[in-house]
Amino acid sequence: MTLTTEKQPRFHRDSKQLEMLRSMQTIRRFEERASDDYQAGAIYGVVHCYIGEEAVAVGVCAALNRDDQIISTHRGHGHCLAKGADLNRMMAELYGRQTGYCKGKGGSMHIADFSIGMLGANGIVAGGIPIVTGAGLAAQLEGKGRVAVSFFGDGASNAGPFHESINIAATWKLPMLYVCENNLYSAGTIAADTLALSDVAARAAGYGIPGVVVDGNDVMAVYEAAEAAVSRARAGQGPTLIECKTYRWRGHTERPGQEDPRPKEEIEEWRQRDPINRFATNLIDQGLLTEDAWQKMDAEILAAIEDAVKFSEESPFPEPEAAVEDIFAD
Ligand SMILES: Cc1ncc(C[n+]2csc(CCOP(=O)(O)OP(=O)(O)O)c2C)c(N)n1
Ligand SMILES: [Mg+2]
Repeated sequence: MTLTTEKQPRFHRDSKQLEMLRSMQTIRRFEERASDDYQAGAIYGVVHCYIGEEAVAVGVCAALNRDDQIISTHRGHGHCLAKGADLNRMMAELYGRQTGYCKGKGGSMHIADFSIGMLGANGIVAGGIPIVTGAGLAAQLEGKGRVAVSFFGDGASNAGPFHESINIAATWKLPMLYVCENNLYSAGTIAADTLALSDVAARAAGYGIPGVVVDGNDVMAVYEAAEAAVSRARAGQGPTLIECKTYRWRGHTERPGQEDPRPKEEIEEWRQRDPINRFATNLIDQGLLTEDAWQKMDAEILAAIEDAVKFSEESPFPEPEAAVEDIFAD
């Protein structure tokens, strides 16, 4: 599927926008449920929510083909779902069940599905960037026009692997997108306390590649920036750094009692810029969606999530012996 906006008949473009809205709302509802179930003790480990940032994953993944590859971060549910991961297997993984993506042994931060080009979430900040740069090199060597995409945070952009990867990708003109989700904080650290520039995208100049700043709460703006970068990458012109300015609504993780340095007014201000409400309102204004159809879509999403929870609850936990299976060291 080629998704170039101008080349698409209007019908396709309209249905594509509705699918993008559905994808964003699926991420939101999935995480609301995951958060509730985490607080209730049904989900183990750590859960980092992406709520508020949905437009980034969906805008970028809408510009990709199924066999293009992405890598995610510790905040990975949005990237997985936007690339087409299965709701049941994702929820079952959070629930620690055998039917989950990692047979219930990985949890929220380790979901991968190679069949849809999702190379994995990663608990190591900036750890995914060199891995997916390797996938970009593989795509270039294969010569089939695939691209590879790295999602990472503003905090990760201060780490060595970001700079090393982007340098080699720029030099070898790898077919890559580096997508920085600048949500203004890395855990409890204010981005401005560790970043001398106001835009991470400005760092692209140091590697001789384009750097673009996008409103990360405007899904179509993200989509268009991603499309341009994908075309460039497929044409052999190398990587682009796209910085999406966005914000997470929830605390750094779902663990209760965490300190959050963010002013309440700032959180409220960003909630007013809700990427989902904004997009739905826009589609209603354009006559592509009605209030009724929007409510129906939401009800269908909630029902699918309810099914995923039921599927998870009915699935068995891994047997103790499974702890020593699927490992690659003696
Ligand atoms: C190498 C490494 N250092 C520190 C941590 C602890 N840690 C987990 S998430 C995080 C903040 C990451 O911030 P950012 O890259 O901006 O992503 P965000 O959480 O804002 O999405 C930190 C420091 C880690 N997981 N890995
Ligand atoms: Mg951040």
